[in-house]
Amino acid sequence: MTEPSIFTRILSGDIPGEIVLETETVFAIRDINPQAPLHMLVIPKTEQFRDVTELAAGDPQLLAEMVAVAKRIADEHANGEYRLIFNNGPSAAQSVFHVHAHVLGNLEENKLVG
Ligand code: IU
Repeated sequence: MTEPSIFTRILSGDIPGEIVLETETVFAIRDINPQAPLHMLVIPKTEQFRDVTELAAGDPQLLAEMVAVAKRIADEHANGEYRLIFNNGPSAAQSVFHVHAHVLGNLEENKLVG
């Protein structure tokens, strides 16, 4: 059997992480290394999908749930506006191969990056 991902271990309480929201299928944590004033990760509880390409093909409803949870986070922790980022592959800065969305908010105006 393969090892559980770092996110599955956070969900199970095996390693520390700040879980801010949980639904039946998805949970969200505060990113340990924030790149914006609001930086959370939305993660499906299943780790069967490595990235958003696999997720969109395999379970589009679950992808839609991730987007809905991102919006809830932005409503609760920002002004409802948010940037949603999926890194796909090592050369695109993906380091954890259990699909997750970065939710960034409270950004400075007119900033393309950051
Ligand atoms: P990436 O898209 O795979 O690069 O994102 C992984 C993120 O997981 C990255 O932003 C890390 O800061 C974050 N993270 C975390 O929040 N808590 C952890 O224990 C570990 C990584 I390891």
